[in-house]
Amino acid sequence: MFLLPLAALAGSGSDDAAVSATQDPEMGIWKAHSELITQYTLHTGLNGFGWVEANGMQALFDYYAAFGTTADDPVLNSILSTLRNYDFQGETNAYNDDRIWLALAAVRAYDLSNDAVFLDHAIFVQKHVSQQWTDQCGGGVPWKMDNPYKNTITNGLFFQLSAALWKRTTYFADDVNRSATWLGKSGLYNNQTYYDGLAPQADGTCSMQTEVFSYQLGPVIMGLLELGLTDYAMAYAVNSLPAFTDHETRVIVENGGCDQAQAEDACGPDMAIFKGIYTRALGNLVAVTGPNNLVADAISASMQSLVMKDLVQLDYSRVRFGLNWNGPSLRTDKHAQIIAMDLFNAFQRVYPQKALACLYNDVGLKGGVQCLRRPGYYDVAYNDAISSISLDPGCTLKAATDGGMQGNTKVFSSTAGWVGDDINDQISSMTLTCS
Ligand SMILES: [Ca+2]
Repeated sequence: MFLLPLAALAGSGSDDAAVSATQDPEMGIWKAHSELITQYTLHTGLNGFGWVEANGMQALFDYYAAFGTTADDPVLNSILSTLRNYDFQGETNAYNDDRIWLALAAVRAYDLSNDAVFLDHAIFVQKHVSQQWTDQCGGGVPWKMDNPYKNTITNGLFFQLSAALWKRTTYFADDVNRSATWLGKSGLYNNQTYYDGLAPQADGTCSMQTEVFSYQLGPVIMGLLELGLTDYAMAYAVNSLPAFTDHETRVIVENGGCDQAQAEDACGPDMAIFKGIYTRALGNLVAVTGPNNLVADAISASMQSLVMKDLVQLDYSRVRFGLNWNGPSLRTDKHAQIIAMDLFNAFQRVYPQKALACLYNDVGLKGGVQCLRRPGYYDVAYNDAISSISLDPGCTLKAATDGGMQGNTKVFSSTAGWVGDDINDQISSMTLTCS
């Protein structure tokens, strides 16, 4: 039925102690998830969307892969449908990096759905950008069709996309080689991170632009992982940690353009996404290597810090994450939610927590799903829609038709492919206990 606001719960005297999201990261991810879904459902399509939205989709796709979902999840299918129908060939955005971000989201969508249309989208973009390769500054693809700036991010993305397509089709090896070769000989790498790019000058030389941002490492690491070069990816990642983690807390922070600590709140809106891209790459890396290394430690430290120091509880059922994972941050916009999701995804891949219970929209454990990985109180993500429940042995789930365990309740002690007429499509809150 309806969800109670926080005030209505205070002093209720219920034995079902509420677990706040600050104590429970798994609740936190669901709150961030809901926030992100809201962002998407507010929009009717992808037209006018840019690289931030492409990375938001990537974070959501990673979320579904890391935490598990069903093939008929309505939110996932809505996003896939929008991306599937997106007019890549009619794209008017002249920035090659923006185009490649969207193409990489399409590759991820292909992995999730096996639908070759997504691969066709990505291949179109790869070929479009590949045609713009020039010998200026020793090679590389330009930032923009009418701007010859040879920047790291565009060329790192071109390398990653070419590597991803090579892995999935066996074509594109030439572009993998020439982009990797150019990145290596460009002088842009300073043994810790990459400089921003090479700017062609009137006299024919190219001028090094020395700004550094964490996301410049992301596509390089991801491309190396596509090629199976895990040791190289790890070397890049470990070398970069001193530049992009706080020396005391080991929390991932955006230096460079956003500057240190509190100054992260002053990042340009787009730049808030940088750290999430870097974190996503680190998460993909340690998903391969396992947890016993400095990269996994940075993810773990960031996760603990985010939940403890940089989470804003708006009311009982809604939280938002801040931009500065060292906390506290006043910046809790869409960008901050996307990168929080990147961090949660990375953490789940390195330190997977199994689902103790899952609630499904449809009969027979199908449809939209919310899985719980810790005992405690939860609001239902898909309110008034739950029709079946899976439960780990030793766990008991008490479901209620209103928020805060109010209204009618029903106790489940084993998996139920059908919750029953009495409570179907009415569950709003629940408490999970496990022995
Ligand atoms: Ca239902």
